[in-house]
Amino acid sequence: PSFRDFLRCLPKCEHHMHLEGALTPHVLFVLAEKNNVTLPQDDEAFKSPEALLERYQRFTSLDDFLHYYYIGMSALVAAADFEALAWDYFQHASSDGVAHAEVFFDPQAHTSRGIKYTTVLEGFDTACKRAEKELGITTILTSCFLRHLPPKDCLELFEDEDLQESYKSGVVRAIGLDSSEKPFPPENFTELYTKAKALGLNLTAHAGEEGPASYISSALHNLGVTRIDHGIKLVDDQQLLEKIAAEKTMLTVCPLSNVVLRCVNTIKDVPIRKLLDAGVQFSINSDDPAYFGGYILDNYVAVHDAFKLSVQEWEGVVRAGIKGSWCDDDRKAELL
Ligand code: ES4
Ligand code: ZN
Repeated sequence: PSFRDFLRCLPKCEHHMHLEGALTPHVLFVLAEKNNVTLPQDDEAFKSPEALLERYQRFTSLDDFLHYYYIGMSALVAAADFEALAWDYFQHASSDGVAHAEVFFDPQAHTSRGIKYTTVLEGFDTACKRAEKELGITTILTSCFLRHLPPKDCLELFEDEDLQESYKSGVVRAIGLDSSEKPFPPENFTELYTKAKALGLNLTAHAGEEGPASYISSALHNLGVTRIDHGIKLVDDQQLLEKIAAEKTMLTVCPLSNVVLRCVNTIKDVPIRKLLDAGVQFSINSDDPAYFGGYILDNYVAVHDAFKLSVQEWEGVVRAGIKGSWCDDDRKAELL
């Protein structure tokens, strides 16, 4: 058996994937046709699914990607569209050997274009329940807020009765912060996170992907997050690196994403070895698998090809992922 098979068989947890980021160009075109959604006529990339896939290989930045990401999701309209999208992801996750998946979605990207939150959630939650039943994958849904939008709009949506109901019923168990990182520092969202914490939700935020290490410390201090999404800029601040190692705060690293969005030049520049040497807990994740050329196992294999972790090191990475998950202790014990 190959090393890929070894990696496939590890009880992996995925902590950083955006369900909307599982939308392939093919499915995007099929849904746009079905839902009578017009794709941009003035951009050659939307000529065909093939042209779009080719364009995805030439992203120049996070914002360049986000432009396509938000257009892409305009094809999602019915609950069944959201369900099919998430189910497609869970099937990939299952064949990659994912045991537990904590998945993001972006309510504002849908409510802003007139799709009801309850429609989005119905689709995603149905797929989560099916994944639990048919694939044995445990799941957690995290609603992310778009940091390029006014914080007061984020707060207002958070307070909406449909969102509150989803939090209080436990269908959605965490909040996150994503979209364009600079110049939208975490401290703009202190009030939102204070309210989410009061509901007992788990807290995370994207920080230190394109933005500076100071965004990581702001997310920790001002938002009270217990994990950092991406966080690769942590290695620019030795003191913060030591603090995060000591406190066992987990980073959810997305290696292929970092390369495709040009946050690093090559996989070798993702600071995997530095994090291991410093004793920082981290997991390896796919982020937006349909846009970045790979699901979780491709990310594990790319890291292995670049860094040649030992079997013990891989077992340590996977164990850190289990311990850093938000599932209950019984589920962790099953996976450990
Ligand atoms: C994202 Cl890679 C990345 N960064 C920030 N926000 C996002 N939303 C979807 N993918
Ligand atoms: Zn992300």
